[in-house]
Amino acid sequence: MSVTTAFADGIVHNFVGGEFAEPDSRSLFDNINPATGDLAGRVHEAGAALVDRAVRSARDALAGPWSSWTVNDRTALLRRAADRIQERFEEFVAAEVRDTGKPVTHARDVDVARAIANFRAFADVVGAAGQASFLTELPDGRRALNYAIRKPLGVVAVVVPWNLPLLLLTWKVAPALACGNTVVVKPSEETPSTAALLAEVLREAGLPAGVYNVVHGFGGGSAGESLTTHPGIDGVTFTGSTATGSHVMRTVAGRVRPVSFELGGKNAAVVFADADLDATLDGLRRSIFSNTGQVCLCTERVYVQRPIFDDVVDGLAARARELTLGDPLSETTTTGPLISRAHRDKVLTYFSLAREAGATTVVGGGVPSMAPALDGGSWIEPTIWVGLGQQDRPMRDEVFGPVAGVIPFDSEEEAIALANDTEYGLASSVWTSDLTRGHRVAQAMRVGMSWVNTWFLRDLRSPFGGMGLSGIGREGGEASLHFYTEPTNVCVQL
Ligand code: NAD
Ligand code: 6OD
Repeated sequence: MSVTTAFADGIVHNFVGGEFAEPDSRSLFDNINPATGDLAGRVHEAGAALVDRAVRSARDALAGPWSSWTVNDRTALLRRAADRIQERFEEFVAAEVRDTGKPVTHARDVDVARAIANFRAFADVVGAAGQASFLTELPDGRRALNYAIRKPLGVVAVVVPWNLPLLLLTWKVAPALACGNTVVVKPSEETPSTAALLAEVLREAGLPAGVYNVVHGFGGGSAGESLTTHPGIDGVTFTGSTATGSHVMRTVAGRVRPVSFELGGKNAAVVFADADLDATLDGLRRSIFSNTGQVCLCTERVYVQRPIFDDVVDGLAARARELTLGDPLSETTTTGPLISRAHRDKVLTYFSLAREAGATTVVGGGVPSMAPALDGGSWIEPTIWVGLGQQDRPMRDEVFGPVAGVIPFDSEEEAIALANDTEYGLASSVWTSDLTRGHRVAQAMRVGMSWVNTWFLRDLRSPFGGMGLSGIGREGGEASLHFYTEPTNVCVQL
């Protein structure tokens, strides 16, 4: 009997050539709910043969009816997909909460809401895009018209992490489809569900078979490696850790394919003494603790001008104590668990490293005791340190948990130097009531995204990405158009 839905028989299925693939009993792995530690279901791991079928389906679909869809057809499809996600909103929320343990309010307000916005925004961006042309006039009097036509890149491999699964997937799939590509996506092994559910939605919206394919599994030695080393892919867009990103980059380099890499961060916030204290503390609470610190943009280093250092530390500690850890399905829960016990072990090593470096833990620093039903989850306390040095590992490595070290500074120059003293370069925030200084300091930051008096405020037309260890390339608006297309320049002598 064929599999017709994403979660038939409690298994999260692969989607290849417009159909959910039948698993065999040897190819299933567990999907653990990180809030409880319980088995949430099983997932069909795609072997190399299934990944190969997915890439071939995507290649065939490129040459099929999809190739004659106009921009209007494709943008209308994106809008229908957004409408279908809206209609099935709570199904997506439930799947995201089950996989990640994140609070239902976060899944609603950030993850699924942004998935809808991603489809609508890229329908607008691609729908409005024009083609530039220019006149060439040579000294010998010849004249020519130059124009570039943008063609789809081809079969795009989309590899994404577990922290914002649907948001990050649709951030890439929406522009890729809008530009006429076909995709094979590899969601994180920790969070397979919403990518599979999206297959149902795109099929319902009328996407031709083979244009969107999903292969589940792990990285090295599994579906991730089979996909990114496959000779049939034309480009790779990857979001994940710097270590994995640099490994994948090497595997793709041999075949010289375009890559877009959104990687880790060690993001700084710089707080000046003239900042609106309450608004700043609220902003810092969001930027340090949102999604239990598991957002690549989260602040893990806070530099505070000395006159207000104690006020900021006390205010942050008070706000951390107000966070409510608990049942992700409760409307009052603000903070979920980490994604897994393995990730918690990693975060806990930084708790030890901070202690060994002589830091004072102002709040948190351990594993909370939870109600019996949640005791098997990967819970961690929101944590603030003072007394760390700029060179201590908790101030240098990406922890990817609800933690921040707070360090005082005296001058603007010193603050900029401290914030830029990192090999990462993803995001920063500056908090001040002097907007001239806000612009100046924000511009001096060596990062892809520099916020002033806010954090993670997004306009999907703006370029997004990192420098240094935080990645290569930008996506968003025109930058996505550029990554997901290849121009052919036509020169016509007049
Ligand atoms: P990860 O690098 O471990 O995994 C990311 C994806 O790559 C997963 O789907 C994984 O299965 C796959 N993968 C792993 N090894 C692979 C291999 N050898 N070949 C092909 N695929 C492979 O990252 P993670 O732990 O899932 O996510 C957390 C990291 O992601 C953090 O470092 C965070 O900063 C980063 N991140 C960055 C951004 C950004 O926009 N810059 C956004 C979100 C997360
Ligand atoms: O907002 C986005 O478009 C984006 N790519 C966010 C990434 C968050 C990292 O965890």
